[in-house]
Amino acid sequence: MKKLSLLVLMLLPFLGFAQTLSLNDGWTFSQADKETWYKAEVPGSVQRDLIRHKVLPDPFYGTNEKLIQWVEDENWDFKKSFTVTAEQLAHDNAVIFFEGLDTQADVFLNGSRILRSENMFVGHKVSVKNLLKEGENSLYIRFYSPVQSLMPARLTAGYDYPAGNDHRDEKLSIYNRKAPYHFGWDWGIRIVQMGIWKPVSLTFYDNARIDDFYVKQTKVTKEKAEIENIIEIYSNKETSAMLSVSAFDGKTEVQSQSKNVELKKGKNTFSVPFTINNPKRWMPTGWGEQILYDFTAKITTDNQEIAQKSEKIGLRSVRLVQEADEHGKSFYFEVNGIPLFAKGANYIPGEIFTTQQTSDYYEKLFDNMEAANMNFVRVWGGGIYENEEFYRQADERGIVVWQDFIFGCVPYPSDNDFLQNVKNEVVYNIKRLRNHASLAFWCGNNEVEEGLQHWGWDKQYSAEIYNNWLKGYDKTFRELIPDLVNEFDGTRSYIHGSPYDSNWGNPETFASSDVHDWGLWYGHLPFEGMADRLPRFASEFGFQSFPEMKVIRSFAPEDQWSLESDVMKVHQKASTGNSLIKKYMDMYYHEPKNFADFVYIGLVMQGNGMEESVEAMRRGRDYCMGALYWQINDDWPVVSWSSIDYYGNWKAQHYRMRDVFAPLALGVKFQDNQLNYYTMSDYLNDMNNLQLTVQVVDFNKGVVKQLKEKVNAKANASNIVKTFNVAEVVSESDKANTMIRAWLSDSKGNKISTKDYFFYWPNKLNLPQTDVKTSVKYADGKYTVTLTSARLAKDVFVEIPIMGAQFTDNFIDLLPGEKKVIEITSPELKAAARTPITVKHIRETY
Ligand code: NHV
Repeated sequence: MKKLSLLVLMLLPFLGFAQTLSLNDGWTFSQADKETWYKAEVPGSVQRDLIRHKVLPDPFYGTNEKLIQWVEDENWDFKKSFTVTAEQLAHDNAVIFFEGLDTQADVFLNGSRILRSENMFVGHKVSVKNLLKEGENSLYIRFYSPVQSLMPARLTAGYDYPAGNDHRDEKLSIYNRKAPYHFGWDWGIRIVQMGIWKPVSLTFYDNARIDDFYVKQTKVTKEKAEIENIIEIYSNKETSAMLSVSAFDGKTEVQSQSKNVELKKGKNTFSVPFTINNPKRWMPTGWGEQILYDFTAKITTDNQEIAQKSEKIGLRSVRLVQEADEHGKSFYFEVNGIPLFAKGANYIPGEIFTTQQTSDYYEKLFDNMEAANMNFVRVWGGGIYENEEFYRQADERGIVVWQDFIFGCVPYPSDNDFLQNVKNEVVYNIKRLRNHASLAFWCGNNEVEEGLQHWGWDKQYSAEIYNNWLKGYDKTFRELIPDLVNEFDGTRSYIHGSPYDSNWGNPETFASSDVHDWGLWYGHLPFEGMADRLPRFASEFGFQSFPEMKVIRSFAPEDQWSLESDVMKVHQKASTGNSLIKKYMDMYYHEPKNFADFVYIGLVMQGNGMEESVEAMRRGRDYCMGALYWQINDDWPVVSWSSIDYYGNWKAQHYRMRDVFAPLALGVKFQDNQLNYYTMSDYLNDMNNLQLTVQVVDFNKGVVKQLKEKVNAKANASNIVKTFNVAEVVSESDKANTMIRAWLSDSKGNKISTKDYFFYWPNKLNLPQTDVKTSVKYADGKYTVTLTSARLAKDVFVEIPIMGAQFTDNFIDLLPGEKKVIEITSPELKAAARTPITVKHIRETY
């Protein structure tokens, strides 16, 4: 937390001789009118603090979620005093900056109301010089219950909106401009928080301040970057000034422009265009470097610098290409003129306690994306516009960001007040985020139109209500927001919603837009069915699993380890989740012996099944140009579609995504008793003279045949490089006890990508009984595990009871006689402790 506020302070504009004080410390809070004051941690929330003070129990444990719900119905007061000196008061002006208040609140300073907050996503700057006094000053904030304060809206509407993810009978989330997921989701605990969720600061300054500096990239090519620098200045008085903008590449100034301007009192906006020749362009990861220039805007009066603001800028062009083609219409992203196959995931907020996300959290999140070879992430519309640190990480790592506006899965009001509130939010967040090179694209919402068209609301509600929603949709997502994107961004593509034209129930709509293909999972389609209905761009598709047993143990005592126990039901928010997992498991696996085996098989099934789906999409480029699975992370310990659980443990799926998203990956498609091997490459150069080795492996005897081929991997493409006739190497009857291992290696023999192929899912395989032998080398921070097995051991899972421990690999197939070394790292691992490691494989579960 400290780190985050420090960082934010550092990011505050440097203002001449200005002085900025943090107002994060020293707050106390109480239920309104109760007068029991607790220390508050700011940024934070009431619920988070009440848990810290043990007024509320740990909401993640057992069924405690239910015990903490009362808090949302109450109002809560925050107060703080702070000292101002005569010297500080001598400055021309003082401005308080609340970066985020959650949500309905009145803010008072020394007896005057300085602010009314109605929107969690908007920051507020208030000039307060005339209200401050020398000595002690006092701030007081009343937060109103986000449910009770909006109850009148619901009462006068006369009906409840179809907000299925809002886990309370009265659906009030839609009236709030507040993170939808606070109200619950189909993977989400409900904690409708209140509080000061972002930092607060007070700045004293003279003359003028720079409020905003937009480095608008109007055109970027290899030859030149045309830039319009737009600077917004708030001046305390009328004065002449010199405004200058410069761009640095490391220590070298590559461009600068100055102009004389007349500042008027209040807000001023100026443009200082310039061109940078031969720009070093920012590239997505895998394509080159993430070069960030330092841009600085300065104001000088009477030869004295009075304000400056700096931005880190990656110069690049990025656009969504939607062009008619022989199939329908393309949907892909082009960065610096090159088509990008998007490999990544949907991201939900990483914590239910939104403010708990420190810079360490984001660093780890992006480490995990990078480790899984992703180049793309979607910030999904049911969460929040992410913190600065998220986009900074994305810029530095070359992860391209798809940003939804924060609306999801339900129609919203569209009265003038509501739209004005939305407008403030949209403008604020476009301005906050538009300088980020990684930010590629804006999307109006998640599945609002999909809901309107396909979720039966037209039958559940009167024509009047339904038609109003349709009109409201157009006003909000087809008029208001795109107009604002155009005005305040002016460089990025926008679609009014995702999906905007297709529906997973009607695959004939797949040929011309992005698709949330829930045919897998909700549509009960087998994993292998996804290859027959490729979308142009999969912006969502996914499959649930339970988190591994060490996570379940953290919230459920042993007598609750069953699907229908009270505790497990609280931790499974998808009404059809368990039955779907069971249904798929019946299709593919023998019935597991017990709950722990069910959890383990579920993880493996999700991992292998999702790999199969993703690989089909990647093989299927250039028709299909993106695979963003649902979802990378969790915001509490829960059963969900995530590939990494709340405590940072990789599920099997995350390892498999790493393999299939490798910059150059080997793929295989079985058809007409032939195995077609593909190279799937994101490299911008052809890779020639690679070796493809294919082994036919008997589950008991080991390698029975080996073939070698020279192959070339074409740049930024997926191609068949070799086809094998299976009949020549495996008889029909042997398919149940044979697998094919294949790998690509370079001229030095280094393995680039390995692909295991089984002819059937495990319930049709003759998996042998076998013992996996382990030997462990113990060191502080690192255990090295060597695994061997006399016969095939499928999906070997190495477990260690330490949360977040990292494994170089896991859920692996161990071939007869093969030796596999896995390193486990965690600062909590001690050599002397010899923490027990357990190993499980599929044959042991039935
Ligand atoms: O259910 C998983 C995820 C959600 O968490 C999230 O809102 O946008 N999911 C499923 C769908 N979209 C999303 C698809 N929605 C439906 C499926 C089947 C019937 C109705 C809706 C995400």
